[in-house]
Amino acid sequence: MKAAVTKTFNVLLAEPSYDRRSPSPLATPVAIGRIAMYAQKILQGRVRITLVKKIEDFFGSLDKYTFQVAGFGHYVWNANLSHFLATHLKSLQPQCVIIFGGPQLPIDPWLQEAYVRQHPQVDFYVEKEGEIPFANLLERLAFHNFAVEPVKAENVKSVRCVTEQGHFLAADLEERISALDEIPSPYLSGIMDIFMAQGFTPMMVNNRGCPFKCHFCGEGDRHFSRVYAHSKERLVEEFEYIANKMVGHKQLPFSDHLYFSDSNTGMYKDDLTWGVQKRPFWCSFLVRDLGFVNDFMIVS
Ligand code: B12
Ligand code: SF4
Repeated sequence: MKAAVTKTFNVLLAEPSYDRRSPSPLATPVAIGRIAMYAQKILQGRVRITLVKKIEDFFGSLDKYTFQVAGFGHYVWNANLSHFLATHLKSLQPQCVIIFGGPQLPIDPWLQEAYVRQHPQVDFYVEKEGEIPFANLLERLAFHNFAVEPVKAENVKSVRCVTEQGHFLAADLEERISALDEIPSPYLSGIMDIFMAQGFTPMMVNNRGCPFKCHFCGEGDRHFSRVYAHSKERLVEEFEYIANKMVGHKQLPFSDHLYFSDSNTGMYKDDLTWGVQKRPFWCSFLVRDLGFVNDFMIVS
């Protein structure tokens, strides 16, 4: 799609999180960080993006800026909160276009349609990988001066929405990004610094996708069956950057932890190698979520 954006406009990207109530680490909002970096690369500085994770920062940003577009990271742990904040934002800034993305959107088409219809405060949902569809939506919205109906009519790939006439639209999925280094690093750019300083545990993305097909899991979908990885050079640079930052935050809880968002961290030999090499600097615990792990790779 050709860029037609001419003026700089304001975008809020939020991955809202409840305040910590239990003794467990909360991760840096790396998904919206990557989406922001990719959008800035494609729109070449014509977009001013504010990233927030804490609820008070969300409210603070609404006092500061009028947003043309707001994107929300929509996960099992913040689904209701995201809807609540999106509704609040619409009540204060009704012109703001709301876009949701993340794994909480149902995958089955009939459940997906019902879900989208139940939440009319959300203008567009993005299914699965968000970087390309979000950047495309920003371009098309800017082209149409942020009017949503003409953009809905364009059927942007991976986008789900309901038109004014009540039609549910679900375009084909966008191709996945196979060369992950095409997404500039949110760590190396410095936009994750504030979140590490606020006490969020850095989350690394080594690779994306999963070769397995567990039925209960969204990543078991054939769409994700190829695993695409970042280059070793990029990962080493990120680990070094994070290690140097985190030694300055030793007073914060969980500052010696490191998260991985990969579906099967440790299954590939290189997954943890670079992080482990940097451990003497700062990291005592490597936190992984799911998947198949080679025994010799379990290090925490
Ligand atoms: C880290 C993690 C955790 C951590 C959370 C740490 C934190 N955030 O503070 C912990 C270990 C606590 C955790 C717990 C749970 N988790 Co968990 N977790 C993950 C994991 C591994 C990574 C999530 C992540 O942040 N990824 C980082 C980003 C970079 O990746 P991404 O999500 O793929 O982002 C892309 C898209 O989602 C989309 N996107 C994301 N945000 C946005 C925003 C916009 C605007 C747009 C357009 C697009 C978009 O575009 C992104 C880039 O392409 C995922 C699996 C996975 N591989 O993604 C599961 C996953 C999110 N967890 C899952 C589940 C089920 C749980 C639990 C309920 C498990 C349980 N039974 O207890 C609990 C819930 C905890 C709670 N409080 O309720 C499911 C969620 C399914 C769903 N419907 O949301 C997932 C998808 C695993 C799976 N495959 O089933 N989890
Ligand atoms: S191995 Fe894990 S990420 Fe992959 S399909 Fe199964 S549960 Fe999902």
